[in-house]
Amino acid sequence: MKAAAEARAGAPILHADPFTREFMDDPYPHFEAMREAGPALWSPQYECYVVARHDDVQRVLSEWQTFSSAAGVGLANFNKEKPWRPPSIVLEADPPLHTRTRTVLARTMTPGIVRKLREQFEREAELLVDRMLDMGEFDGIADFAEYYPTKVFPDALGLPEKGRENLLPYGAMVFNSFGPQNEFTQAAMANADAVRGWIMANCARAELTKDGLGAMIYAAVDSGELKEDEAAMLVRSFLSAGVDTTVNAFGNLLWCLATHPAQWKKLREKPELARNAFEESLRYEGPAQAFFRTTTKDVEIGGVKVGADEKICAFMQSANRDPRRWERADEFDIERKVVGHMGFGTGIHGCVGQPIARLEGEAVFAAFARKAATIELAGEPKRQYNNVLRAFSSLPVRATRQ
Ligand code: OVM
Repeated sequence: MKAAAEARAGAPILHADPFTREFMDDPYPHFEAMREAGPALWSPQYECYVVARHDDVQRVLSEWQTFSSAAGVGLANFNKEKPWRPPSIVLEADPPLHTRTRTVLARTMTPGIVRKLREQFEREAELLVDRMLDMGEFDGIADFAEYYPTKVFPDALGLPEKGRENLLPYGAMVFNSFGPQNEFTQAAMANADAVRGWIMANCARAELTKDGLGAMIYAAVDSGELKEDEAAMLVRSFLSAGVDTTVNAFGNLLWCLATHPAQWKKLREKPELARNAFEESLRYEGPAQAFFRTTTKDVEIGGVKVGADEKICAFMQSANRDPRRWERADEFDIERKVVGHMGFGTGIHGCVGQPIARLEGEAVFAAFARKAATIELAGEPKRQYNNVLRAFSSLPVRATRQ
């Protein structure tokens, strides 16, 4: 105990609790204080290190040999605690396992496949935006943001229609569980058995269509790259990672546009900026706030000595607002050169689904830019409290046609 305390003595103390309503209501002053305090902080409350500067976040996410994912990418250390579900064989894994599973996933999202999905995604985007403009006033979350990720994306996967209402509750379970076992995690776990049961049952080969992305995963069983149960686990990864992330990316970008009229005007004048606007929203107000790693050996982070088997929380959203990396870091600018943002993470675990996420974002927000004249808040947005997702539970919006 004493040795551990001394090993941690070099790091400034993090007093704030990132997993509270107060922090989530406005995390940015906290992020600034964290970046200013030093390259690596120690949280006595959670017994983990925290990095919040762009360079350090990038390093922790890049050096996978030192900062391992196999002991979990949440606060829980799987070397010491039993995970709440069988670990993901891609997210919560290191090479060589990770390399093999990621290769199979990446093959389902090549430019050629994205090109084939585009037509269907664009058609659905037009319909969605027309529906919103017919409504005039709508909820940017329930009516708008939740649509694609629970309809178009599962359609592309080849998932059955029945029971898709389990997707959002499952995402809430997955993402809250990366944080501590606090009130948010407990609330998300209320109906865990039924939700988990549906998810696992619908990852089976027999439940999926023959022509979707899910079937492509199972094709890797037939070619000898995966075992049957591994294929089910990779379909589970699609369902874990591909729903709540995009829902909240859509909600956050809609909020950005409704509250930044000059940027909305730019987008309206040039709908081809939709792709970069989506990207900038991932920097400015990204849905995925943080992931953890576990040290495999003694390491130094900006002069702070960190021992082996320590948890480190890499605050991606703080990196995205670090003035050391970004000019006008706190300005939302859809024409910004936004490469290097941490909204998709980076390194070998950088979001494998990003081609599909970008396709979704571009399709929907380009349609919005072409069809809508005005977009503004019609009421007070309400926050959805989630340990690692930046999210709204409701976002009242008013929009008019072009
Ligand atoms: C997975 C998984 C779950 C959540 C997020 C994620 C951001 C992956 O089960 O593989 O990536």
